[in-house]
Amino acid sequence: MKDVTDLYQSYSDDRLPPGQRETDRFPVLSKSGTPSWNPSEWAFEVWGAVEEQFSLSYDEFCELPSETQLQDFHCVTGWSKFDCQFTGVRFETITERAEVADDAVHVMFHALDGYTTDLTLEECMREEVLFVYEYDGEELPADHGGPLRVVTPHKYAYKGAKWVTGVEFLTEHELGYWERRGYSDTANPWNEERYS
Ligand SMILES: Nc1nc2c(c(=O)[nH]1)N[C@H]1C(S)=C(S)[C@@H](COP(=O)(O)O)O[C@H]1N2
Ligand SMILES: [Mo]
Repeated sequence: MKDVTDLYQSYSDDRLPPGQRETDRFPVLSKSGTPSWNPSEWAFEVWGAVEEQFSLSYDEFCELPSETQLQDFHCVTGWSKFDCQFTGVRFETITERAEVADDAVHVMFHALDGYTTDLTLEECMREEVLFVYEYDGEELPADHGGPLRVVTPHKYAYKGAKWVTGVEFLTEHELGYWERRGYSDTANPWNEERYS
């Protein structure tokens, strides 16, 4: 398993970001409850500034090369959970298949509950950005974003869409759900970038 819990070292001497409290629990935070999904209709879609737009079923998604990482998780409301074991597919794997256009600069993630969040393409290419379908060796619980969610351990966790079904490559920056409502677009926990 790859341990990426040391990524804080490029931002700070402290693993726990300022103003955060460590918790052993894994709280659930959702804007509007847990959406249901139909495994026979569920599809993961990739579109926008790409040469090859494509769509995968859940089984097809799980056949992509995967890896397991040990990561920390920081929620902007003030809790952090250390040493989460996440299994999934690296963002970069998706870009290889999509043949991303040269002028793509941002990425919008779309989810079953209508949630969106935007990251720069460069930040998505970091090895820690995963599409996760297993947590601690078990199927990802629905409350935590199952069947598929994104994790972004270098950002506050609102940058990781639960119930993700789509990745849209953008040639211009756009704002996601929380970013339009006053939360930071850059969201670096060690700089305490909570609000915009
Ligand atoms: N689709 C979707 N993704 C989401 C959210 C949401 O409401 N909907 N909440 C975000 C927030 S604010 C946080 S802290 C994490 C919470 O993940 P958890 O419920 O697994 O702890 O998911 C993020 N991703
Ligand atoms: Mo959050």
